[in-house]
Amino acid sequence: MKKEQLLDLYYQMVLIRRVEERGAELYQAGKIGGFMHLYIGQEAVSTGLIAAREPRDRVITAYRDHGVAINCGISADSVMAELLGKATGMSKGKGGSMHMADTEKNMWGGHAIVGGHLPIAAGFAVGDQYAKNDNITICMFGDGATNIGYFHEALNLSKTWGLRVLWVCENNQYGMGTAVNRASAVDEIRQKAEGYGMKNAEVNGMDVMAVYEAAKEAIDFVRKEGQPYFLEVDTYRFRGHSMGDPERYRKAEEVKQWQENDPIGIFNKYLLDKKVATRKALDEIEARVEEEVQKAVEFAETSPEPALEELFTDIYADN
Ligand SMILES: Cc1ncc(C[n+]2csc(CCOP(=O)(O)OP(=O)(O)O)c2C)c(N)n1
Repeated sequence: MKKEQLLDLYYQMVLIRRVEERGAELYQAGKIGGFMHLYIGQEAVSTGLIAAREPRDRVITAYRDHGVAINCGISADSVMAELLGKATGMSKGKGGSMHMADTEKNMWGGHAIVGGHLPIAAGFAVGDQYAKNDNITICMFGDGATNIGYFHEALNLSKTWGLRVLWVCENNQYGMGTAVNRASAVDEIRQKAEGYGMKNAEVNGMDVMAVYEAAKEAIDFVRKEGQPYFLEVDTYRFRGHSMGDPERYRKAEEVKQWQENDPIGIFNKYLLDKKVATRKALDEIEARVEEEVQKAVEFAETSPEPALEELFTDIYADN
């Protein structure tokens, strides 16, 4: 990867972190309604993964979607405005935190029903198969979603019909307050893909370069072979499941240990050690992000709310 691309990945990861830190403050100030699930700690996953796609490849994910939106090229302004429920958000302020989507950027949401978007991903891939193109659908979901019936139906069908889907399980060790091994028969989630005869791999999700390499290999396989692939990414969320989670199900010590493996810190060190960038250059990126996020907050706060008539639009497709 070229120097500019590496620095861009760093920029994206820092941008996700700062947008969410400010988002959390605004939430606590009562300016954001509904549920909000932070991606902090998991930034390397979507950043490495989406860097490996081509723009024609679709991305679909669950409700922990702010980072995915940013990696797909949706602006901090648009993400922040959507969080605040403003008309200038990419979902016109009607989706909120869990429903960020911009189909022109091939970001297909943002879905609140656990496992509910997996059959949609399979459906996209059926559409591509009919259209005889080799576009890929990248479908991201949590470990908890792999205990849902839809997961098994979608995986089975994708292998049976030879669908171009890259299934990506972000194993952040918990589904709400339930540790993986309390809800899943196997704690190495990729074993579930074995049951469907599906090629699979596991990668360290705190290392953006490792995620990128694994995703590249997986995407090449899916595109060339016309077969699905299952990638398990080991990661950790540093914050609660959603805002206001008292986190009684895990020890502060455990969180601290994972925080020592901060994906941004790891990548910062990588860039310095490999002499890709100087400390000054990285500081400049961080300063640029601070400014961009400050502007995004101002943009969102001064944007209008959706008009009342908007209640009745965007319910059915136009044609
Ligand atoms: C069908 C369904 N059941 C239950 C819920 C409530 N719920 C919201 S998030 C969640 C946990 C999902 O965990 P996981 O898939 O591991 O994703 P993570 O939150 O860790 O990113 C549950 C059970 C839901 N939204 N949808």
